[in-house]
Amino acid sequence: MKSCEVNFDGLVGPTHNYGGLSYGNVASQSNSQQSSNPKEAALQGLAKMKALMEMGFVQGVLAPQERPDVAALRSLGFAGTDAQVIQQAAKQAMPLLVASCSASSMWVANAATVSPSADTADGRVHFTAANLNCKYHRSIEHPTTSRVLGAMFADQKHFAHHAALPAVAQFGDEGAANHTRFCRDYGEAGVEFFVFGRSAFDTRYPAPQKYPARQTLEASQAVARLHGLRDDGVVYAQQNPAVIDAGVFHNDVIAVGNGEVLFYHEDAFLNTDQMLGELQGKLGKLGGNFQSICVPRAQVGVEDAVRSYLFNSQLLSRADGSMLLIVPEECRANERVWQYLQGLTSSGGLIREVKVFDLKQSMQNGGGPACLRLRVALNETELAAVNPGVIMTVPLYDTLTQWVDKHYRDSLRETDLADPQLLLECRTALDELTQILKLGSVYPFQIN
Ligand code: SUG
Repeated sequence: MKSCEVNFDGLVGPTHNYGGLSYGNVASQSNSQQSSNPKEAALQGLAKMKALMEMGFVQGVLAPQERPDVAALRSLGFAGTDAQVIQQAAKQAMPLLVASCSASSMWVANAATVSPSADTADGRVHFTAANLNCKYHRSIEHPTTSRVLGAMFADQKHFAHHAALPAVAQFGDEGAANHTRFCRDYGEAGVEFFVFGRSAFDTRYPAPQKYPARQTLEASQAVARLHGLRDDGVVYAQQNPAVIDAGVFHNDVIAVGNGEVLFYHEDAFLNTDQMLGELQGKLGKLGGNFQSICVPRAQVGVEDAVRSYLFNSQLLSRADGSMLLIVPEECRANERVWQYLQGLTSSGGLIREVKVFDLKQSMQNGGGPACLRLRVALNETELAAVNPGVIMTVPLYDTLTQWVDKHYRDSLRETDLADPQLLLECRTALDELTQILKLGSVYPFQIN
């Protein structure tokens, strides 16, 4: 049976803004308080989805969340009508209002970890929503994420959904941003590669000194158990704590994998040789031929990697077996990175083409092409069982761009977040969106 990898991209929500909420994420910190353009952000994301669809990839879309999250503000003690809750929060605790307005659910690489049916004990595709509990503004995403994923992948014969792990830092889980899968073919059993930043219970593992390590080994192990993965089909690796301290808050900022290939920076991991050997051995047992492409620090330093988001790229398989790299515009703007990419594609290796996308609105909050997508490998039967409303088509693209044009503002500043009208605009837009994407009722304002 034919299988493919579907990229479900997060649609940017109407409250996209620069709140400076993510300590350890250099872009989020340095663009704090700038004026954002939610309309442009959403259209940039949609343009990427359309381009990939036109290249022949199956492309899906994942809905944004209701923001401001009034229920979250109520749980923190703000009361009255929805408008009063927002106004009180603005007056008494602006950082909490900003957090409750973040459109961070757009970075769906953090929505969940996904294991394809070929890897799991019960032969279903497994999803575990990420608790994202390192940052308050992200920790409030998972209940709605679970409902949206449930509405997209509803058929229990094919899809199994797990609730987020316990909401404590010891089980900090950032989803697919720290998870890659290697395989010969998407439909065959593969090796799932879990990258963690620290161990919560075992003090032998080093930890970063400055910035938080968001993903723990124990969270990754729990996800592997929940998904019913075989020990032979799993490799764990630790991120180099020094790169976390240099702004690599997720592994997908320093490495990306696809098929049998890992593209990574020389400084990305600890015990790299041992890890590569394990990946080679385990994929080899499945008949695969693991290959790695290491970018030497002498050619691209960690700082350039973080600034350009070279590794936050999408590595995609083309019909002829070669690969294509989708990178953000910031890679072209960085001389050393661009030079490296020119050399890479002309060297006769596996990666033959680079395509550049303008995702500046998301990039300014630390979200590149890879952050914006959740990969789900599906066979034909499973693909047919996905809610067809979320699969990108030309008419859906047209409808969504019109929807964005109609509902989104083209400028948003912190002071605008206190405007109760923004909540109404957001709810009106999302109500319409659930009809466009045929999701049913998934938002708190629709179900309470
Ligand atoms: O969690 N930024 C996100 C970016 C997530 C990127 N995802 C991946 N690497 N997969 C984060 O740090 C910033 C929001 C703000 O500051 O307004 C933010 O949440």
